[in-house]
Amino acid sequence: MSGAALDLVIRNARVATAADVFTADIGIAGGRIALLGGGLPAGAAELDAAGRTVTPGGVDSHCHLDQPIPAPMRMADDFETGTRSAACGGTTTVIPFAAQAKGESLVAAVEDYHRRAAGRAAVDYAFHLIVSDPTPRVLADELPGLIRDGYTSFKIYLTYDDLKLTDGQVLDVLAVARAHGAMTMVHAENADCIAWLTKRLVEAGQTAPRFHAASRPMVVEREATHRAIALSELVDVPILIVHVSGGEAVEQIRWARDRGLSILAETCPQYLFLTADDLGLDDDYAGARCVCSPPPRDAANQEVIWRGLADGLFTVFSSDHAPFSYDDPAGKKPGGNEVSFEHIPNGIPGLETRLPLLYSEGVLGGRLTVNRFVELTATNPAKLYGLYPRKGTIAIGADADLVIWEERDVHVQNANLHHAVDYTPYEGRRLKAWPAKTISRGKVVWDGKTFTGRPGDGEFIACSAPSLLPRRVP
Ligand code: DUC
Ligand code: ZN
Ligand code: ZN
Repeated sequence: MSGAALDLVIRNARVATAADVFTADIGIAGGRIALLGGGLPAGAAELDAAGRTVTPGGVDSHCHLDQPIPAPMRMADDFETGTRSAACGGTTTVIPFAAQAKGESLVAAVEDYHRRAAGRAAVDYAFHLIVSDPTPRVLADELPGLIRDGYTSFKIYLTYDDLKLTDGQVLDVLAVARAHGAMTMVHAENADCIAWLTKRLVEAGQTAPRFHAASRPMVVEREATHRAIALSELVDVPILIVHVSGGEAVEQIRWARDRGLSILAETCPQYLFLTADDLGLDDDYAGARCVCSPPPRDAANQEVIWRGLADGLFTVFSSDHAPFSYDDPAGKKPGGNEVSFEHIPNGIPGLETRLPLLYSEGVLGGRLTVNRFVELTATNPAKLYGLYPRKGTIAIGADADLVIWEERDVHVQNANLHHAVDYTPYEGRRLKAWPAKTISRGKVVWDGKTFTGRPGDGEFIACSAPSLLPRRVP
């Protein structure tokens, strides 16, 4: 060390990165990791991590916070409550979406989103874009300019009337991604099939929340996944299929990878820990709590997702946190009413529970190595979206974003979570671990009992070019 004083030293940590597990002290100065090794000099503050695994702070590369949506709906979490919740569950970087409304400017959406985040975020953040209206001006000027300015990834939709693109528009957007080195995330569900099924269900009086799953069966996702792969092949540019829910979509992605196509994939906790039964076995409206798209499937599909996480098919594991309270006229009961399934806002909360669920059931449950856990939840999202090596790893020079894990019996209860949503889909679930501490740029933001961060301490980070290609899977 060059003599710089250490602000914090974490002693005797079992450090886990995507590549290694080793025991070391972690020396932190100026918010960055300054030293890694044995017998480090004393720091101004010290923590003993003996017997504890320390992983990089999570990077949640798919979450929705304070995203403008049509009234009366409103997201329950803004940047303050969303990033507080993230910190308490071990996530130290979030990448939510600056969403373009049709007819509006993408640049204006980004400016508006900065205003929503400014002074409120407790952990660091970057933005993806949502491109819903790829006009000639957006394609020629706005998108290339924003990519240059550090917004290097965008989501496009094949469904939702206010967001969906035609195949021709998808090709236009992918061509810009190719020309300027950006990453396109694709929401793959077939809009016309969903509309057709929804009309038949509603006409038959089948309007309870559980029919949401019936209106979006696996074939609807399979077809759109295949189409997205074909469009990406035509333009010769990588894409990431987001929130993959089960076997038939996985088959398409494996097929594409076997052909040597650059198709990356993301999945989320709801496809491991929920099934369509959670939307209700009868017509009880309580199932609205688990209405999200694509819908959770069944136990056999959960197994396929676990296999893809273990064998490298999936690149990232994100929450798709889309926060709507249940007993809320701006949430799951629009205008205060129990509505037909197609009017229930899609999405469930998950920022705070993402890492504890996967660490407990994946790592401690023997399904994933701790290295793969780190890769999926921190290193790969950081690489994919141009935040690496500042984020997503434990290395000298990286931001001191860390999670010290405590293995203990945890009873998930919404009352103990820190989002602004009035429920968690995982209420009552028993976990085997939770962060004992979360450290964001060298500061403890979660001490195992309380949120100790501050709104405004999180900084915006402009993204570099995406740097990750799919690897071969067996
Ligand atoms: N589906 C999405 O596509 N986005 C947010 C939440 C959801 O369920
Ligand atoms: Zn989506
Ligand atoms: Zn989403």
